[in-house]
Amino acid sequence: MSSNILLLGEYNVGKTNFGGQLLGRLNQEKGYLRMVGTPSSLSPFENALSSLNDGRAAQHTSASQYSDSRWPVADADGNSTELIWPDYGGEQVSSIRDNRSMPPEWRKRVETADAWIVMMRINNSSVSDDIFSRPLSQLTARQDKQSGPFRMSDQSRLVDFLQWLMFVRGTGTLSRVSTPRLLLLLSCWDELTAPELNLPPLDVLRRRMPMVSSFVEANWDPNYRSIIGLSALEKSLSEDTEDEDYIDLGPEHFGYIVQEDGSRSPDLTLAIKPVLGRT
Ligand SMILES: Nc1nc2c(ncn2[C@@H]2O[C@H](COP(=O)(O)OP(=O)(O)OP(=O)(O)O)[C@@H](O)[C@H]2O)c(=O)[nH]1
Ligand SMILES: [Mg+2]
Repeated sequence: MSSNILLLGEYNVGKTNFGGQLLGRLNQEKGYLRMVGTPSSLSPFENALSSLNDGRAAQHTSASQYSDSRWPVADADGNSTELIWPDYGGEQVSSIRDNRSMPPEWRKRVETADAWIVMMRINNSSVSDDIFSRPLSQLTARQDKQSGPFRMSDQSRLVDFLQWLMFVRGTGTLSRVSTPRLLLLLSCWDELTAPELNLPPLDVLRRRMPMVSSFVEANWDPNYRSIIGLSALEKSLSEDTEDEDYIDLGPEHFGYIVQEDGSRSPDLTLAIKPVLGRT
């Protein structure tokens, strides 16, 4: 059995650093999932992990690169699967969206993946002010100052993109979607404001991107969608300056996920449990 994952994330959302941390955790064999064979084509994630071991963040992935890594993994009950985990330059997703044109290889991925993981850097998204949050007089004054071209909000861009993916996949809209499974991964959780840090991920999504949460709640079968918080690094790292704590304690000491009930776990492999269909 194999689980082919379509990971969708734009530039700088944390795909490569998460992949590196996940690889480290799988190899450590202390979490929910562990590596049970010899994985293939590990280079992007091995490089990421070795940067983290040196206390530096993994480097930006070049825009043209796309590679799939195959990880034979098993859970504690002995259920095994081959996880096909990609790494690529996030500009590819941005250009698909902006040019409204999907190359054939991406179309195939959208059509055949067992699960879609949408990764977004949640602290970078927030709802812009409207008449419900500010008096009209303030809004018009602000609008006069911002005389740039019209730009879709982050959340409408994401809903638009999901609708497009659903169309390509042919999911239909008469009943709620169960194939593919959907995981919204709210990345760089540690960047959120203090009051938000302890909220369940769905609540944070409802605050930051209410249109996205409504869309996903309305369209996906609740048993086949999950919303999870992720802090793969637990703090910001730089590509050039070494972080002493990372060097002393090792990257395996850092990172956590926030589960749907708001509880934290340092076991990053739990983040992919929902897309494997295990409850
Ligand atoms: N604070 C914080 N920063 C993070 C975390 N994960 C990644 N980052 C930072 O986010 C930046 C981008 O991370 P990458 O993993 O390179 O992102 P990417 O999605 O692979 O980006 P591209 O390769 O450009 O598509 C890096 O500078 C990291 O330091 C996290 O959990 N917390
Ligand atoms: Mg990358």
